[in-house]
Amino acid sequence: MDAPFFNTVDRIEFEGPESDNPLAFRWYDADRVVAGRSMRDHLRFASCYWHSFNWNGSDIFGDGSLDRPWLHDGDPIAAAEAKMAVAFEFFEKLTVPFWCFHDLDIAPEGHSFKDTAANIDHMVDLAAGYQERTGVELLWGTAKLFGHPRFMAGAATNPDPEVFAYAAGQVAHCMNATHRLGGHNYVLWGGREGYETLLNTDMKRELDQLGRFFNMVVEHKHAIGFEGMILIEPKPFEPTKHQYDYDVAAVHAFLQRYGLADEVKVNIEVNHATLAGHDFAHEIAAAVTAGIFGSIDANAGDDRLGWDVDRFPVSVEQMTLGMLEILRGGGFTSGGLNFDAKLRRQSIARDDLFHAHIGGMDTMARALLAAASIIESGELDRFRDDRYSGWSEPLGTSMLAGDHTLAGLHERAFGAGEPMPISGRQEHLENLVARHIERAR
Ligand code: XLS
Ligand code: NI
Ligand code: NI
Repeated sequence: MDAPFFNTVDRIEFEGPESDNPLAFRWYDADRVVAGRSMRDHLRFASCYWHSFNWNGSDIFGDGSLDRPWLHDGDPIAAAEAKMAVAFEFFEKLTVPFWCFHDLDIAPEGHSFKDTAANIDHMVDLAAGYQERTGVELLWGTAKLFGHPRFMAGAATNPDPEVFAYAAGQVAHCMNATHRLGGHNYVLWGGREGYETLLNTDMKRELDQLGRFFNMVVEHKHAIGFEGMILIEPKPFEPTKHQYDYDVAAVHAFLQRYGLADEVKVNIEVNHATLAGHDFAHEIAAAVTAGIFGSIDANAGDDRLGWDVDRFPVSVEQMTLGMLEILRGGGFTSGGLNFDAKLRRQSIARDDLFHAHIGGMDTMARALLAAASIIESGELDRFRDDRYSGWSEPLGTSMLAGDHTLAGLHERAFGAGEPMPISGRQEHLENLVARHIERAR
C-alpha cells in the first residue's frame, strides 16, 4: 500500500461560509472564540477508528464495498500497522484533536489472551508515537466485548463466570492502554449486556453482576491512577433485544442502585437516544439534571429505520437543540463530540471519509454558533424563568419548603379560585430558535 493513502487530500482549512471548496470547512474555525472558548475547545471533535478504518462496507446482505486494503492484505500485525498509519494521516489532515478506539480495532485478536494482549501492547506503543508526533489526543478507549462468540450471552451479564472473568481481564488491559495513551475517558457500551428472552434469564442476578463489574472498573481506575472519566453509553437494544443500559434514566437509576453515581457518567449517542424514543436533547437534559453528563457520540438516525444507522449528523436544528442543552449544562469537561458515524456503503471514494467528517463538523459548528447566540440573547431563558416565576412567590416557596400538607391545601382549595393559565408559546419559541439558526454567523 502506497503512502499517503488519501493522496488527493491535503490538510483541511477553514475558508468561511462563502467558500465553494467541498474539502474546506465553512463553519468550523478552530481558533475562533465563541462564548468564551475556542470552537476547538467547545466541540472537542473525535474521529472513531472502528467505522472509519475497521469496517469494510459490509452489511447483513452484502460483502465489503470500501477500499480498505489493510483489512484483507498480509500479516495481521503489518496490516494493523498500515491501518494506523492511514488513521493518523486522516486525523492530521482533518485536524481533529481527538480519536477513539476499541482494543480490537487497533490490534488483531491472537490465539490466546496473552497473544492478544501482546498485539495490543505493540500497537499502543505505536499509537503513543503517532500521538506524540501529530498532537492528536485520545478522547476515549473501550474494549470490544461483543464481537467474539464467547460474548454471545453477554460479558459481565454472562451466565458463565469464566466469561465475566475474561471480560474483566480484557477491560483491565484496555484501561491500562487507555491510561498509557493519556485517554480523557474510558467508555463501556454494553453491546450484549441484556437478554433475548426472560425464559432463560435471571434479571436480578445479571444486574448484580453488572453492578459488581462496573465497581471493579472504578476500583481499577483508582488503583492505576487513571484520571479520566468512566462513561457508560446507553442504548435500548441492538444487538440484544433488550439492553440494561436502555437510556440515561435507566443508567442513572442503575448507578444509584450500585453506588456509582459519583464515579460514572454517560456517553450519549444521538441515534441511541432516538431508538429509545427520546429526542437527543432530552437525553442530554436528563444527564445534566442528574449530574452525569459526560460525552457525546455524534451521529444521526433515519426517521424510517428502526436501527442504529450511524449517519453523520446533518440536521443543524437537531444539533442546535442538543448544543443548547450542552451549553446550559456548562459544556464539556472531559468529554467531546465523537463521530460514531459511518459512510453509506456506496461512498467508496477515498475522500468520501473527509466529506462525511467535514459535513459533520460544520453542522456541529453551526449548531454551536446558533446555541451560543440563543443563550447570549437571553430571550429563551427569560421566557422560561417567567413561566416558573410563581415559584418565587410565597405560595410556591412555602410549598416547596414543606410548610404545607395535603390536608391544608385541601382546605385552601375551597376559597382559592381557579388558577389562571398562561400560554406555553411553543411556536413562538420555535420561531425564535429558527431566527438564531438563520442569523448565526
Ligand atoms: C454501538 C455503539 C458503539 C460504542 C463503542 O452502537 O455506539 O459503537 O460507541 O463500543
Ligand atoms: Ni457509540
Ligand atoms: Ni451506536
